[in-house]
Amino acid sequence: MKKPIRVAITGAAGNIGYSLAFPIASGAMLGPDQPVILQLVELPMAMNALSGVAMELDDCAYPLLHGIEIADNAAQGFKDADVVMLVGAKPRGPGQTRADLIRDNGPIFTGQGDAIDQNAAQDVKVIVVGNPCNTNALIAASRCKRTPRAHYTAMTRLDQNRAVGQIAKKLGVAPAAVRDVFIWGNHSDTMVPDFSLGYVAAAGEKKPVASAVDAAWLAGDFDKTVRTRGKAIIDARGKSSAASAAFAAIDHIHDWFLGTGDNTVVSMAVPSDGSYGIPEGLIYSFPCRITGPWKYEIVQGLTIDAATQARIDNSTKELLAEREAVKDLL
Ligand code: NAX
Repeated sequence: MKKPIRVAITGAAGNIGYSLAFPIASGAMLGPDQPVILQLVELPMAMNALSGVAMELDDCAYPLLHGIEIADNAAQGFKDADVVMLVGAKPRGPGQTRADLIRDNGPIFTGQGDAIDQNAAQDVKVIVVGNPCNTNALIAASRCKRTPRAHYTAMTRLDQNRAVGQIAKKLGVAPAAVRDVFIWGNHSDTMVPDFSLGYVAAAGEKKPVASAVDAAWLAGDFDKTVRTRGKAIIDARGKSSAASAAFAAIDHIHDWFLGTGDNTVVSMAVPSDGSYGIPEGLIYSFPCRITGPWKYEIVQGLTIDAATQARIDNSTKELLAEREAVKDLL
């Protein structure tokens, strides 16, 4: 029997948290023979709701779920955690700008960054989902003294999955046929969906996305749909994306741990090492390949056309402004 992996989740009684805990307990994230212990973390006022989530998890009698611990503080909640999923954050209030939201959430992530560094397993892997996720991850990563900075990541996998879903639907193929489409930059509407490496493998053929799909659609509706999908879902559902966000977080951790099976490209917002001229340390979505359990590499040597480069620069500018807004917290 493998040793259980401890997975801490903040905001575990929230919209996304409720969609996340169950598939993790069933083995969807870490594999069908990998036991897990869930460490669910909430604000004190949400502990009652969280105890209900824990009861439902008990009632599923998942064979792989070797324990459920609940906590109303990060230090206890992150104790010995191997994976920390930072989902909880303050939502944007009425009339609040993105800059206000960044300032409001910043202190949460300094505290959680410290709590991870002081309490989690030394080689902990972190994914930040709570928005603004790139800069929240930057703040948390800036606190690390003991844990590896390269293990602090933010989620742009939902954006990649949205891009793949749109292309698959357009072509009438299964999403699994669409490979190597990825996202550059910030998880915001400055993100850059990139299909230059992308291909479609269907009916025994492998075609570049650029030749399989109409160019005007790719530059127009496709790009806009991917960048503004979050708002479209709120408008339609009256609530933000939850199940798709939870499954993207699961994809992110699943692939980072277990690989993609065919070395396909995955989008992960990771601390920049200076690749493609992105300032070092910014948490930036890059095309990555998984090279072993918990090992990723930024794909090198891509040729970037001038129009895409201008958009990448724009997303970088936005992230630099976000970093400036929280510089006292770093
Ligand atoms: P909810 O408001 O439903 O749930 C958030 C939960 O977090 C609440 O239960 C709250 O009590 C808890 N919480 C807040 N601060 C906490 C703290 N300091 N410690 C522990 N728990 C805390 O929001 P939900 O729909 O679940 O969304 C969560 C976050 O994901 C939001 O910031 C949202 O913007 C972000 N998203 C990020 C996405 C991405 O692709 N990166 C996509 C989906 C989503 O919009």
